[in-house]
Amino acid sequence: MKSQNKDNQNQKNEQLDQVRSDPTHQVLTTNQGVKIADNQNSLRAGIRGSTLLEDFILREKITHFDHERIPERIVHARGVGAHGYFKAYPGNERFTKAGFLTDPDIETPIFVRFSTVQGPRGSADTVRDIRGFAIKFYTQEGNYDLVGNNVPVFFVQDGIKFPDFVHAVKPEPDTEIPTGASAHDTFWDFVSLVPESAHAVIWAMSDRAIPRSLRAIQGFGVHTFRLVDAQGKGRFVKFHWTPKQGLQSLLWDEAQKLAGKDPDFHRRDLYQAIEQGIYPEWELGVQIVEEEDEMSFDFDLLDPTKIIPEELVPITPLGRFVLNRNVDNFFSEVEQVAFCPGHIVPGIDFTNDPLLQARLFSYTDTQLSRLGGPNFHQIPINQPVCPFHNNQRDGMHQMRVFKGQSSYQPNSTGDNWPIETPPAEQNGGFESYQERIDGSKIRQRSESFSDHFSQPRLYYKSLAPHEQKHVVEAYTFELSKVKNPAIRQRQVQQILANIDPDLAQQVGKNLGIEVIDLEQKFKESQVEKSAKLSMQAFIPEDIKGRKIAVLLHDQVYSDGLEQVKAWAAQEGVIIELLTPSVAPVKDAQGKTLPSDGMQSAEPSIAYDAVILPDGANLDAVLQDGMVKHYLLEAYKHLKPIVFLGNRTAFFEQLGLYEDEGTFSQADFMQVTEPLKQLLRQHRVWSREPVAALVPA
Ligand code: HDD
Repeated sequence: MKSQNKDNQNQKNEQLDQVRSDPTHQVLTTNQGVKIADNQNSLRAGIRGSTLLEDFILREKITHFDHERIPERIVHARGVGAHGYFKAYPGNERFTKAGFLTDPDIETPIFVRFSTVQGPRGSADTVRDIRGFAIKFYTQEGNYDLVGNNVPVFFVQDGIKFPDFVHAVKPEPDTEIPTGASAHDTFWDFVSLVPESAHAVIWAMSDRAIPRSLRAIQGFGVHTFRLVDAQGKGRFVKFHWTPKQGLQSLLWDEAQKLAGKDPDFHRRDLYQAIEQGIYPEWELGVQIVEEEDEMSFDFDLLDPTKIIPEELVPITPLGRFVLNRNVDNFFSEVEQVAFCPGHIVPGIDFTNDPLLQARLFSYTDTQLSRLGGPNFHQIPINQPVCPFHNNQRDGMHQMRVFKGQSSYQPNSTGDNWPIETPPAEQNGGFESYQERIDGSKIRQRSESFSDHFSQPRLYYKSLAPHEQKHVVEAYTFELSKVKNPAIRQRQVQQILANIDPDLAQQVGKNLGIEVIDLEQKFKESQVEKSAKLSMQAFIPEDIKGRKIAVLLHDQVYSDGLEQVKAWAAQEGVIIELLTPSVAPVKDAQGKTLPSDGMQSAEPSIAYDAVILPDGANLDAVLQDGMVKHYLLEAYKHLKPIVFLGNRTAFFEQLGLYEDEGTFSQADFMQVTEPLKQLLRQHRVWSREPVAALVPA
C-alpha cells in the first residue's frame, strides 16, 4: 500500500515532467525541429529591402504568437493556482466509499485555483468580490472537482438566472465600466429586484469579500451534495474547508489602494508563502444530514441561498489538504485547468439543487470554446492519474495515438476491450445514487425556497460590531456609486429594511434615504445567532506567514534586528527590511544593511505590522513625510507599530495616541508576546470606533 501511495504522489509530477520543456542546453529550432541560425533578423530582399513571404521562420513565429491567447473564463477569469496533497482522517467509511476519503494512507495529489468572479484576467486581486475556491483531486478512481466559493451561499436559486446575474454584475455593456467591481447600477438594479440574492449580497458586503490573503479564506461547496457509503446509503452533506491560518481581511481603504499599488497582491502572497515553505493548510469537513431529516429545517436543503447553521448541524472533519508547490508555468497549469462540478467519483453524488443541475452542464460546455475542443482532458493539468480508456476518438487537439481497429462496443475486433466495471462496494464502476423521482414536468419554484430574509438577518446579527460597521460602510460605498436614485431606494427600502431596521436606517441615513416602514415582521431563523458566521470565530493559533515591515534608515541602531529576525524565523513570520531607496543603508556603526525593498514601493498596506528601530538621526527621519505617512497609515489601518527605542515621546511626535497596539521598547523580546496576540487577532480592533453603529 505504501509503495502504491508513493506512486500516486509521484504520478502527477511524472506526468507533468513528461511535458515540461526546459530550454537549458538546447539549441533553438522551429516547431518542425529545424535549427535556427539567425533569430534577430527576418529574411529581406536586400539589406534595406522588404521582407520576403518565403521566410518560414518568421511566419511560424508570428503565427504562433498571434494565437497565444485563449478566451478568458466568462466568470472567474482572474485566478491563481498551486499544487498540493489531500489526506483523509480515519473513519470516513461511515459516510462514503470514495477511496481518497476513506484510506488515510493515501496522499491524493490536488490542484487548487482561487479566483475573483467579476473582473477580467488582468484585473486587480483585491477588489470586493466573492473568491472562487476550486479543487481538483487526482484520485485513483478518477478526478473529483469540488468547485466552490469562499462564501457559503449563492446569488440565485436556479441556473436559468445565472446569465442574468452575471450580465448584471459584469461591467456595464455600453461603457465596460467598472472593472472588477459590483458598485454600479446594473448589479444593484438586479439584486434589488431579486430578493433571493439578499443573502449572498450581504456576505459580499462583509469583510469576507476583501480577504487579506487567499491563505486566509474559508471554502464552501455551497450546494447540498450527497455522500454514498459502501452499502449504497446516501446522506446529504455540505462541504466546508477551514484554513489553519484563520480568517483575515483587508480594510476597504487598503483593498482599494492595493488595487493600484500591487494589483497582484494575492497571487504574490500565495506564491511567496509557498516558495518560503510556509505551506497553507485547510481542513475539509462536512455537515451531514440523514435523509430522514431532510425536511427538519426552516429552509430547503436544495436551496443554494441557505446555510445550515452549525448550531443545528456541526461539522464532521474528513481530512486536510496542504498546498506545497507553485506552478511551473501559469498558462499551462492555471489558465488551462478545467474544473467541472460534474467530475465526481464513486461515493459522492449530486442532489436536485436546480443551480447545481445547471452547473453540471455549463462547465464542460464552456471549456469547449475556451480550450478549443473536446480533448481538454488530455491537457496535462487536467489528466487523471489513474488509467483512462474509452472509445471516444479524434476531435480538435487529439494528443493520443490509439492502436487497433476497434473504437466501438461491443466489438470482436479488439476482444471487446475496454470493458465496463460493475458497481461494487469498493473500486467498482460509477453508479448513480438511486433516488426516487416522481413528479410532473413543471417550471415552478418550490414554496420552500421563498424565505429570502431570515438568513441574511441571521448573518448580520451574528457579526461582531466592527464587522457590522464594515457591512454598513460597504453598502453605503457601493450604493453611492449607483447613479439611479430609484435603485438605491429600492435596495434600502425593499431589501435592507426586510433584513434589519438598524442596517436599513444606517445605510439610508448615509445615502439620504428615509426608511419609512420599520414595523415589518421579521422572520427569525431557527437559531438566533450563529457563532461561526463571524470571522472572529477563526483566530488562528499561530502567526505563520504574516508579514512585518522594518523601516531602516542611515545611522539606524541595528542591535535589535537580529532578535527580530530570530523571533520571526521561529514564528514563521516574514520580515522585510525596507530602505528609503533600494540601495543598502549604513547603520550607526557603519555596517552595511541590505535592502529587501524601497519604502515608497512597499507600502504599509501590504504588511501586518511595522517596526521602526531608533537611530542616530531619528529626528530627521521623522521629518520625512514618507516615513510619517507610512506610520500614520499603518496606525489608521489598525496595525501594531513597534518603535525599537527608548524615546517616550515617539508616538506623541507623530501625533498618535498610544494604545495597546503601539510599543516603544528598546528590548524587542519585551513586546513579542503582546505583538503576537495582536497579529493573531490581525488588527488592533480597539482602535476602530464602532460608536457609529448605535442608531441616532
Ligand atoms: Fe461557476 C467557473 C464557482 C454557479 C458557470 N464557478 C467557476 C469557478 C468557480 C465557480 C470557483 C472557477 C473555476 C476555475 O478556477 O477554473 N459557480 C461557482 C459556485 C457556484 C457557481 C460556487 C454556485 C454555487 N457557475 C455557477 C452556475 C453556472 C456557472 C449556476 C452556470 C449555470 N462557472 C460557470 C462557468 C465557469 C464557472 C461559466 C467559467 C469558467 C469555467 O466555468 O470553467 O461554466
